[in-house]
Parts: sequence; structure tokens; C-alpha cells
Amino acid sequence: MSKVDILEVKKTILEDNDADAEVLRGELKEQKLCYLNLMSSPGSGKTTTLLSLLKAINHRIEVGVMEADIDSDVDAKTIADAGYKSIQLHTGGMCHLDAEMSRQGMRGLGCDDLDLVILENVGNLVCPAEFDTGAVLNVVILSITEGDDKPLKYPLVFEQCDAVIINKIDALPVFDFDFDKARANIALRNDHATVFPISAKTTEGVDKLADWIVEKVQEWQK
Ligand SMILES: Nc1nc2c(ncn2[C@@H]2O[C@H](COP(=O)(O)OP(=O)(O)O)[C@@H](O)[C@H]2O)c(=O)[nH]1
Ligand SMILES: [Mg+2]
Repeated sequence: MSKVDILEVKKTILEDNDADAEVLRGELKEQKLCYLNLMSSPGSGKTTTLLSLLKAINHRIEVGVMEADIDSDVDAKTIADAGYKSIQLHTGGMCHLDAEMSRQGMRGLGCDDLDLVILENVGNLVCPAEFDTGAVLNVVILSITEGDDKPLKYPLVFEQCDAVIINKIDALPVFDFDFDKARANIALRNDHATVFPISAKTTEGVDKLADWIVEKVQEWQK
């Protein structure tokens, strides 16, 4: 197993995280570095999706991963074992990251050689949505094992995202997940989010998601 750096990130002392998030986006634009915040409930497949996605991106752009958790370094090791740059961020018990914690994480990761940093945010559909990380792209995973009604129950995270990944479609035969209902529930919250049905396990649908991300990163770098 790879050895990875673990960084204890400290919450901002600034009162206005929203303003700091705008400052961070400006810094990233100057550096031609894109930042994607990946959010979902625990176990919906963030790490597995990242592994499939990084393979599908296939170094068309260079990507580094920040794994945020309250404890452990298993996810950062999984990404490093697959041959990608990663760092584990510990949040000191907090269930989200803010813009300053993101900035500290990027410094620890080292981004000079990167086009994109992906944050695997703390598994939670509530807290992460309440704090702007400074991300350029916000993406939510809804796995079919969670049910098609989650956009109704957790509005904010679905309102703020640019894309919704519907993961674990390989398990559709054994769950009563209704795609039309899920799309309608997402549309109620957000009429511009692109929906990507995928299986991180079989990699079905992952190429389309990878192409969308590469395109968005190249747009940001223009
Ligand atoms: N069947 C199936 N299982 C998946 C898929 N994606 C993830 N899993 C499984 O779901 C569990 C949690 O996945 P993980 O990536 O660790 O989720 P995370 O906590 O959101 O990072 C693991 O047992 C994965 O193997 C998928 O597309 N299909
Ligand atoms: Mg994970």
C-alpha cells in the first residue's frame, strides 16, 4: 500500500467564507487550475467513481485528488495505489470543507503540474452543501441504492450542483429506483445540472462523464 501525506486542515478564521471562496476561484483562474467538489452520502461510490474516472480521463488532463475525512487515510491510499497524486485531509471532526481548508489542501498536495484538483468531500448530503469550497464545479453522486426521492429530501446539494452522477446502475434489477422520477426530482431543484447515469463498477457511462469534465477543465483554462 502507498504511503500518503495526511494534513490536518484548519477551518478559516475569516467570517465570510463566501467571499474567500470567490477569492480562491480568482487565484485558481490565474493558475489555470480547475477545482471539482464531489459530494454524496457515505458509500454511494465517490472513491470507486474516482478510480473509474481517472482511468477514463487517461491523462488527457493531469488530475490530483484530495480525500477529506474525519479520520483514516484509506481513500487517499486507494487513489495513490492506482498511481495518482493524492493527499488525505483531516477535518478535525468537521463534516465539511471551507475555502481556506481547500487552499491548505491544495498547498499540501502541490498543484504546479496539475490541471484539475478533485475533492472527495466528507460523506454527507447536508453540511458540505452549506459551505462554498471555492470549487469551479460541484458534482453530486446519487446512487440507485439510496432511492429516487433524495433530491426532494436534500434540496441544497442538488440546487448547487453542475452535474448529478446516478451511480450503481448495474444494481438496477434488484432495486425499485425509477429513473424518470429521479430526473424529475433533480429538475425540480435544478434545471441546468447534467445527469450522468453510470456504474463505477462496470465503468458503463463513465467515458461520457470523463469527456464532460475534460471539456469543462479546458474551458476554465482558456
Ligand atoms: N454494484 C456497485 N457497487 C458499487 C459501485 N460503486 C461503488 N460500489 C460499492 O459501494 C461501496 C462504497 O463505495 P465507495 O466508493 O467506497 O463509496 P464512498 O464512501 O462514497 O467513497 C463499495 O463496496 C463499492 O464497491 C457501482 O457502480 N456498482
Ligand atoms: Mg470514499
